[in-house]
Amino acid sequence: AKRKAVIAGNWKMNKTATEAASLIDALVPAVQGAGCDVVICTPFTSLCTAVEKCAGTNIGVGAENVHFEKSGAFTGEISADMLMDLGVKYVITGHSERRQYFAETDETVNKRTKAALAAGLTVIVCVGESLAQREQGVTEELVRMQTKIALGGVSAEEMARVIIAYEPVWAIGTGRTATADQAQEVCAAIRKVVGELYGEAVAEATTIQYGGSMNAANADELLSKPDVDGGLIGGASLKPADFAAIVAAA
Ligand code: 3PY
Repeated sequence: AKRKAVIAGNWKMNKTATEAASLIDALVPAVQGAGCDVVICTPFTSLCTAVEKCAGTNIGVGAENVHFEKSGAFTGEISADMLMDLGVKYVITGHSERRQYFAETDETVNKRTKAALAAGLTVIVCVGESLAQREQGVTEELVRMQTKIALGGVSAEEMARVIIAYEPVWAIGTGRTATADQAQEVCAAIRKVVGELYGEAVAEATTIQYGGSMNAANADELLSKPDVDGGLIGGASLKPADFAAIVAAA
């Protein structure tokens, strides 16, 4: 791929801050000198530890969600400014688990994405179809629509801080992986829609990741595809040797 690859771990709801500290101690030497950008997205409670531990390393730190309001009476929520102030650089929006279990919609993904970009974060926007949708043959239309809505109101300049992750829902946390050709097909479709919205130059510069049970064994083949510019890694991101192997493949 022409773009610098980004390998991002999505820790999900795993690791206490104490456990995160030991995991990062193992990750830092394992990914040192990587040829791609390396990011770990941790639970909110581990972000302070992660920022401290990753300072001066090649690992960037991200959150797994962010609220779209700047501040106020939103008990339990975290704003983009709060993340920025900690030294967090990335945030995931629209992960399918949030869409499935926490009533996330295309509209709220768009609001979160815009708020995070306005605050200065780099956003990993997740899109992807369910198994039923794939079987109905609407994958491309659906992913195009998710991408367009998520990026509504995002400027071409801000696109420099947008990463899009294609995560087929049927491949998330299931051990099922899209084939490299399936991943390529949809990542290319996403690049096409970015091109329609922002022009060829922005489309060519945008990092598009594949996510969904990417692991040490299948990373090479997935990452060899021209439109797959990295990965959003679930379970394997909690295993230093596996995560390092994926980073090395990128
Ligand atoms: C997975 O690989 O399961 C993911 O959801 C990555 O975000």
